[in-house]
Amino acid sequence: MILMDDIVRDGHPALRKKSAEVSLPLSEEEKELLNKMTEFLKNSQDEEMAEKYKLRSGVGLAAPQLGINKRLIAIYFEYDDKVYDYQLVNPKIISHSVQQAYLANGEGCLSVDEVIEGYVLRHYRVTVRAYDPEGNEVKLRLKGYPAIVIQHEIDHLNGIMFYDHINKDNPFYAPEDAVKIG
Ligand code: UDB
Ligand code: ZN
Repeated sequence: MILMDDIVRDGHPALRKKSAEVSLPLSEEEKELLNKMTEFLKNSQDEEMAEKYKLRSGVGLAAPQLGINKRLIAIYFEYDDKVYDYQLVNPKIISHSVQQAYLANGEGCLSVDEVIEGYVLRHYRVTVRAYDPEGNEVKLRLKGYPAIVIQHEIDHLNGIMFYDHINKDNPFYAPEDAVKIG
């Protein structure tokens, strides 16, 4: 199973590389990797497992965070009584709202141990085209918190960290019309 020690931390070169597209269908090894990533997220949200293995409660994980520069992400969380459970290959934002959104408490990252304060402005709505592990095309339309999670994970595939989006002069800058979440 994946543990916190398997997750590379800020400063590791894998977090700043642009990851490579993956060819479909996935190899058994790549499918296994995605299953382990989803299992980590589930374990991290299970009180007993999280305590026993000292896991931070994760909602999403990208392969570069394991030092593997492939365009693979796993997402798992419950929000508004809905389960968001995705294993995505080569995800791409194909359209997005002009309207922006940000988390009231800012963001963190499983690869960043420090707290970095400030608003991370993202698209409020995104449409993402990706493939599932079997090679079927999937199209996701997400808004609000789920849209923020997927943008955070796709950023990792492009070597972008959440704090890159924080305004240097005023970390808490947000346009009037941006949606504040949480
Ligand atoms: C997270 N988890 O997994 F509101 F039950 C964050 C960490 C960095 C704090 C572990 C998180 O936000 N959990 C959470 C939030 C809730 C209720 C709840 C659990 N990530 C994923 C990550 O680093 N992926 O690369 C950071 C998130 C910040 C915004 C979106 C992803
Ligand atoms: Zn992250």
